[in-house]
Amino acid sequence: MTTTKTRITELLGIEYPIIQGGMAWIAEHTLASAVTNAGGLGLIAGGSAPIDYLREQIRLTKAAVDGKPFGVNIMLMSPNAEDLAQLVIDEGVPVVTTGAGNPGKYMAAWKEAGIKVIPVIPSVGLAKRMERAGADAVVAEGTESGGHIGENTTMCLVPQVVDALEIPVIAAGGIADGRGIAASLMLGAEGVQVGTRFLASEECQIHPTYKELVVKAKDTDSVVTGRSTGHPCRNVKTKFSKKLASGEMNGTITPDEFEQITLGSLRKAVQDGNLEEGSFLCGAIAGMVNEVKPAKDIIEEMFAQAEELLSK
Ligand code: TUI
Repeated sequence: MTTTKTRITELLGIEYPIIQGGMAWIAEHTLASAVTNAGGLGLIAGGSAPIDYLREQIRLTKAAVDGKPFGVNIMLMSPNAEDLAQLVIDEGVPVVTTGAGNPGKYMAAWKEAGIKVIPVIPSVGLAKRMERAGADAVVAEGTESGGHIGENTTMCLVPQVVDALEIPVIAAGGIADGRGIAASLMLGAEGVQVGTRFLASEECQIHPTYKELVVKAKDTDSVVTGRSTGHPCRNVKTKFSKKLASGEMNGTITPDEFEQITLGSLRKAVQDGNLEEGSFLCGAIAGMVNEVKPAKDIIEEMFAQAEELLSK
């Protein structure tokens, strides 16, 4: 038995306690099945995609993983959330993670269907509510993460959530190598969620320009936009994201204008690699991601490093 067998590997029936971030517009069947087949938990992102597309993604993933577990991330701010909450039941999806809201109203139906439910939370208060509502585990996501973020850092949030809950905690935000895994376990987490490192995986179907931005990013190359709208999002620093962040700060872009300008900007980044109008979401750890590799190699290298550190 290795030191990285935890309640998360047991709960999910996976080899390594790693789940892939449910990155909207990005996490589809190719990446999800690669992560699952490598011994982690791959996720399909619900994002705001049409239900028929997501049904197909679920079926393609199922066909590729030979009975191994995978999950779907439901972005609760999305207009498709209600329908997707039902689709995961109808399609027998084994694991659901949620983001950007409180999944309380779906919890009973998911539990009834035997789905393992893992809400992503940015605070201790929400973590406690999720445990009371019947969550199997939570992802405590620090502000270092890419995309929609809370305020607290991974280092501060994870141990406080661990202290407050009985159910296992998965750390997220700023984890891209074995040191991040070992540190997360030291903080009391029993698993990690990793997004940005998988952007630079061979199976991740984003535009080559997006991958290049991540691989070339250095430590100071992420920026948070959307603070003025109440939906802060961490992105790769580009001319576009810098202009948005400074416009919000000095008041030359109103929250309404911000919403208009960024409408469709995730798709423009992921599918078109559009540097003028795209939002290239990434975590603050992008500076440490320097090479595109198969997801299997990423996972095996991360855990080999973590095991070595933990055995010292
Ligand atoms: O959800 C994420 N990350 C995301 S979602 C996304 S797509 C998007 N599109 C447009 C605007 C905003 C996002 C890109 N990245 N991570 C999980 C996460 N959940 N981070 C923060 C939260 C969160 C926030 C508030 C979870 C619960 C919550 O609850 C509020 C309440 O209802 O009590």
